[in-house]
Amino acid sequence: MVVRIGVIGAGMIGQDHIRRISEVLSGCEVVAVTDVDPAKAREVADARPGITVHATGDEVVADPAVDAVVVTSWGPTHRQYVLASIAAGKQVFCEKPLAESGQDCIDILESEAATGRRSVQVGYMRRYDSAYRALKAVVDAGEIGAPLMVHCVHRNPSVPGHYRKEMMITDTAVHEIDAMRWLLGEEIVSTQVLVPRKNANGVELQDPLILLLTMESGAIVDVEISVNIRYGYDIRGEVVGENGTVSLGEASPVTVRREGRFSGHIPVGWRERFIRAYDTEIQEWVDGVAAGRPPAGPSSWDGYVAAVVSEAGLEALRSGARVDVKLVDKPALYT
Ligand code: NAI
Ligand code: ISE
Repeated sequence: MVVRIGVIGAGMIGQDHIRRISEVLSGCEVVAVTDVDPAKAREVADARPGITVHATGDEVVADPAVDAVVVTSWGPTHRQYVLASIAAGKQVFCEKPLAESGQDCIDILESEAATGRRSVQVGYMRRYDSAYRALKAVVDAGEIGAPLMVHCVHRNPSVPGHYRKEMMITDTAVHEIDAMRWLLGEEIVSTQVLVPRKNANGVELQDPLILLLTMESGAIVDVEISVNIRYGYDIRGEVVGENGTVSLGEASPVTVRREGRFSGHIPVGWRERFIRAYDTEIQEWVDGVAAGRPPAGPSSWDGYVAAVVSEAGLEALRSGARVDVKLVDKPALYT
């Protein structure tokens, strides 16, 4: 079966997913697209035969030629299209965040749970990255003993004009929020935010930030979030265990040594750094849809937890205090 996909939002990552679905992955094709900027949707359709342009995301979901939906529009619009896809009985891959608030995510949890079956996957692609998987394998094997601390760095060279100060946590650090729960296999119980000297490259933002996450076990995660650091897209992680440490390797495939110096390559952005992770993530999702299996990747529950921890992080940023994370009971569908 070829999975026929409708895409809502033809911006940066929407176009990148359309490229990979059309040119890289197997067993899938894009048959419908929409964007609030109709010229963008038209441009995508004109470049690839067989894609219908719809006026709205709801029309994409309702299109009988669409088997499954990919949501890559702006975060505040995700809830509406995820709920519509659940109601239409179609599997939906939703880019992060699942929704804007914990309460909005609860609406999705309830709607999905009422169908008795998982049908939503959220785009936390780091779980599919080979370096993150290798890091987790070392931790899970107990090679370094119990994890005590994790040091994370999330640096972007720049961010788009519509990027607001809250997005340092809700859009950027949210990847570490999900990745740390997955890596350590436990929930986050509280957050705290430290505010260093401000980077003059990002005048309208409080950039950088340090987000501190305390895990159920007492392990502490620190995340440096820098979004205007110019030199490249740099993602780092080091787990400190009782008997050793394990770190993500350098992203550069080679190191050059010449004339008394050594150098390597730093990715220019997320598309380059995580290109294979996105490929694996969407291919596994497509394979599941084709087989009629519920998605195995990050669930609505994971999207909900990320939203609640992000909210706690924002409150910690505002108040300067340590803020507890309060989750609802986990519905049976996600255990
Ligand atoms: P973008 O601004 O480049 O693209 C979003 C597109 O959605 C725009 O073309 C916009 O016109 C369109 N749009 C907005 N509301 C719409 C609606 N109601 N219906 C149809 N189209 C609509 O933004 P970008 O960077 O592509 O991000 C999109 C989403 O993907 C965000 O939620 C972002 O957090 C997520 N993302 C995830 C990444 C990851 O690493 N997993 C990387 C980049 C983005
Ligand atoms: C973007 O939306 C992403 O999800 C990228 O992975 C992240 O590095 C970036 O900071 C976000 O703005």
